[in-house]
Amino acid sequence: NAAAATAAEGPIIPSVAVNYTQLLINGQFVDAASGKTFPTCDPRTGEVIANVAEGDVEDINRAVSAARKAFDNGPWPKMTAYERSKIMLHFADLIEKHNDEIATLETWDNGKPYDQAAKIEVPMVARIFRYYAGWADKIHGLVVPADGQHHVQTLHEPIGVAGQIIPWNFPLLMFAWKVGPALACGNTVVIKTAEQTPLTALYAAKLFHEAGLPEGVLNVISGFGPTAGAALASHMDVDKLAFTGSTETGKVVLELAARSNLKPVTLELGGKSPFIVCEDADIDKAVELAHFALFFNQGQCCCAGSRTYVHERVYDEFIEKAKERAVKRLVGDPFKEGIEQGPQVDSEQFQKILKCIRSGIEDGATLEAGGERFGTKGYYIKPTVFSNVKDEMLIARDEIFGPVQSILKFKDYDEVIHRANNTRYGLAAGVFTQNLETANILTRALHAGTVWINCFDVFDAAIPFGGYKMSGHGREKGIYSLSNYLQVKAVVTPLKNPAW
Ligand code: TXE
Repeated sequence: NAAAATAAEGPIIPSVAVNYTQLLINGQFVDAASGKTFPTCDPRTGEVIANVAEGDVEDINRAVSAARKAFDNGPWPKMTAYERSKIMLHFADLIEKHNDEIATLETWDNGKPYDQAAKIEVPMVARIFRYYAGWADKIHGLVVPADGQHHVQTLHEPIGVAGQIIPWNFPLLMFAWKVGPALACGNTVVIKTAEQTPLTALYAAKLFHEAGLPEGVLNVISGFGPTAGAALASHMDVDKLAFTGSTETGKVVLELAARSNLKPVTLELGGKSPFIVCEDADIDKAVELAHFALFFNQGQCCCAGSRTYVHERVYDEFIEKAKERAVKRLVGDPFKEGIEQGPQVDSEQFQKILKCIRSGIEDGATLEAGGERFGTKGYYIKPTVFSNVKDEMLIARDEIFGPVQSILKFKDYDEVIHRANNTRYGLAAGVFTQNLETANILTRALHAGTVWINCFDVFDAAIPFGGYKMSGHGREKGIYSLSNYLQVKAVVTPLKNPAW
């Protein structure tokens, strides 16, 4: 464990140095044009980990112009797809080699359990890059059987400069979901990381250059949304925008994109995903899965199963067991072995969650467990369970993005389908049943980009992910993500040219 304990008391001190805190533009680490920096903090204590260069409009301009030059005149789009794929594979090897340092930085900056970062997320980053490296030399167009005497083909070309804006809940994994397909298709990238978690993308981008990535192909800007983020979304020379974050900010960036150069936008936004426990479910298993579906990653998942609908026949037993499980959840320093839940990412999220909890109590839901901060330092919150939740309560409507499980009772399937779909979101849904017919009916009826049957949060590089309704536009991962980063050019040639 790279984060071996060096202090007998207080937070474990990570044994990894923070070496990369500047902006990465055109293959070089540079200060922000303004010279400004901002602190990135340890959510376990609120203390500063490092001061990071604060990118703004001028830095976005510099980064976009480097990416443009690399796209128009650099070797990346012109090299063979096989060469591109080899660099991506080499990068994946380096991620694997530095797995523990990266996981340590991720836990330190974000607060997630170290084991989760080291055993699940960082390995998944390597997996995503290998998956897209595999696609790089398999992207090709079609020969189209059009009417008339024409040979018609399509060329699938890279779009150009991709602007990408990512959140803080899975900092390096979101980097991988966005950068992987963009580079596999031969684009160049300017990515703006979340202000809460800038460290791992800088580290990874450094490794990518060690793996042979040409300068200007991948530029990483740390900074804030309304400044650096807005500058990227509204830049006239950015050809495509990909965003993950809140629905509110998604609307803002879509508008900025439309008002500037009408660049195409993919959006992966918020959710309020139903998790439906049917009457035939094995209750112990359902409780465990519903618990995981909500509490994983401190509840900071866009697809969290945050409306647990339980059939009335098993409701009381479910509540008792869900409460027991939440009380047992191990909360503490995410670097300690066996810890299931670390702190929330920052003070803003921490306060927002506590406010949502207060509203649940005021609205008349029954607080079964938790309901307050854990400890006296940092942004820890006790695993919280509400029963008797009604659809119209704020805790059943809005994204809490924290360790707060809202449990609702239902009677029959038509009713639960209607209630599950009665939301502005449509990111994911979970169904827990032993009955194949029930599973099939619910799967087809639910308005969600992913339906997990008797499982949850199964993420694989090949499985597409994205939302219906206000959970977003487009799909990431899998083959579907490639089309976000490709232009299709139709080429028509007469078979018998009258001019000949
Ligand atoms: O999100 P924002 P925040 C939800 C979750 C959370 C809430 C607020 O409910 O409590 O959003 O979190 C950049 N122009 N999700 O404030 O603002 C910002 O710098 C351009 C769900 O962190 O959406 C960051 O890089 N960019 C979500 C990114 O947008 C702007 C994950 C996300 O920040 C910008 C995170 C602007 N005007 C939060 N303003 C998910 N879908 O997984 C901000 N940004």
